[in-house]
Amino acid sequence: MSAPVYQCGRFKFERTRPLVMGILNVTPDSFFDGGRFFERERALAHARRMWGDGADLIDIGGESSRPGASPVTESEELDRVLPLVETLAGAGYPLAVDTRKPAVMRATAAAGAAMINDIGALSAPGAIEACAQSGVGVCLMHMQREPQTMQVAPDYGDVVAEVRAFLEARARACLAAGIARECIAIDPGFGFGKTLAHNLQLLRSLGAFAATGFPVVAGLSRKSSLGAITGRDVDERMPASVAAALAAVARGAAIVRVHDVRETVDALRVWHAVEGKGEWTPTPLHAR
Ligand code: 9MG
Repeated sequence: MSAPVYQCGRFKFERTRPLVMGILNVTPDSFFDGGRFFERERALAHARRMWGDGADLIDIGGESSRPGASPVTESEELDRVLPLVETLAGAGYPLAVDTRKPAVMRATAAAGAAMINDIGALSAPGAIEACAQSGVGVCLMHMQREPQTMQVAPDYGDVVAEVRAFLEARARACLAAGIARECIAIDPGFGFGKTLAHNLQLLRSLGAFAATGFPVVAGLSRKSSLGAITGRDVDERMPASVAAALAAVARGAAIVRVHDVRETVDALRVWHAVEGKGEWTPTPLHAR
């Protein structure tokens, strides 16, 4: 029997090992790397470094989603991300674009982006259609309320059941609009309208999300929950982030979204070998 796949445009990822998605924020105000890669040449150099370190995908974002961040216009977001997508996709790299705007989805997919990562789970009018028409992979993430207000008293009856039901409903909407099942990934949205207790409960229960059959994306890298557990500032949360990525993969995450690609890939390769899971296959890019 062949392995299940996650299809992202022209890239087919066989789900025989966890995938590592490196984060590239081209924003002046993201919570960890805000401003660091705002300038184009630095951003390109960082992307290439992450590929050298073993990233399978790079997630490029032009609008910060940290609590209280200011929204950006469509043209400002396009100005930040499109030239990078054109250069990197043109060189054959599998790219995700972190956006909520259908016009940005369409333009970046046309420029060769392989995946759309939407913290709003394609809820904007026209977002699902933009992705269905372009054949990209999608990541549907759960968020309670909006970035400006999401951390004001997050509230759930049963966080696992509610987040999972939401993601299943969004996946059904995508399927009904013609997005192929193998193009859909889901993400519980750690830190997006969740307390530390909610995040831990979701992490312990990732198996319930993996049981849907959709690849599960986990994004815990450098987040404030890790600061709350360790007492470390954001700049000192690399070891905690690697531990969180391992914990997520051990519970069924298929893709981890991380800042520290080299350290995460090394840790996952060791885990993969210890578990006897076979060869660590090269990424589609490295196989070219
Ligand atoms: C853009 N972004 C920030 N955090 C994220 C997370 O946890 N998951 C996904 N899919 N995207 C995120």
